[in-house]
Amino acid sequence: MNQCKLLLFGLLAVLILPASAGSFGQYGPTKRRRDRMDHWWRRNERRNCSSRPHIIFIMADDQGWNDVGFHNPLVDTPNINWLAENGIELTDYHTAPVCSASRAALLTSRYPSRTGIHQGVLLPRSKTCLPLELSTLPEMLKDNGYTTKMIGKWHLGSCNASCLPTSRGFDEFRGSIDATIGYFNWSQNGVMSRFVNDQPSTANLGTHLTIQHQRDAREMIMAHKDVDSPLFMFISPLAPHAPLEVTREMFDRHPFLDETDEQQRQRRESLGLVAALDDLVGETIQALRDAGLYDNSIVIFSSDNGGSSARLGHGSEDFW
Ligand SMILES: [Ca+2]
Repeated sequence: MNQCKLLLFGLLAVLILPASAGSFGQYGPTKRRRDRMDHWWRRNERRNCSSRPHIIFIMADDQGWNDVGFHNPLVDTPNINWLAENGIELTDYHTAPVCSASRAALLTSRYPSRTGIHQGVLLPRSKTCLPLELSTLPEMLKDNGYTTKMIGKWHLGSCNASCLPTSRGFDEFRGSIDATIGYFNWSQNGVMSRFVNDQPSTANLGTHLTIQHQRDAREMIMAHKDVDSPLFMFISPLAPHAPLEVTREMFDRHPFLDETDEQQRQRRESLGLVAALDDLVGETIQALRDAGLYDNSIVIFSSDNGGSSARLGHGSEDFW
């Protein structure tokens, strides 16, 4: 991860350079600045790194501040802890309060209030979607030579084919188009939500959704091996969003919680989903290593809105 961190600094230097160039005027950059940039380029050349790194953005769903091991030692998240210990922790990071608004903001780089999707979430059979006139992050990265892939929850509308991820900049999509689907039946209100690209899919139905995400991540990353294009992958797992459906192995990851007590049982189920999410993070990083992509990768991990407080009556889903 140290190399990922260094590459993040490197990317910032590349982005800053054109914006700063104008301020140098006729005199150009100072010798000290030129030396620093030359050093950065030489260092990347030694590592055989591209100036366009692979970018993996993992956005958990409803994971709270206290649901990671580096904030709460009782939570079993060794892979996320490792990211925090070896990467850069952004402690003043802000997101929208609900799923659709966060995803719309991330994929358009606009404030949620300027995406048209800023209050509540898109419901099943909604007649709207992320406005088609807005450019998306994967579209812009594709214009710059990236291969773009997405795993997990879309939740930005699916009322017609032009709203689907493969019409909004992603070359490949394996995930769910709706929000609160079953972890085992992959459906919402009896309608199959699992899509592979632009078609519903029941392949491997019955597998826990987060385990399927792990398999998808590995397969899609390994398929990118030796491809002459940087990879942008948006991983948007449902976990640990409700419903609290877990395998027995996931449930047993936090045995100190008493399963005969309803409140503790629900917390144990929720943390079981967090543990499965952590496995997905670990599998993704290992797949990057196995595919030879890791040394030129930036891995970003975030929650979409923190722990859900929609049922607490705080009005926290409000625009403000
Ligand atoms: Ca959410």
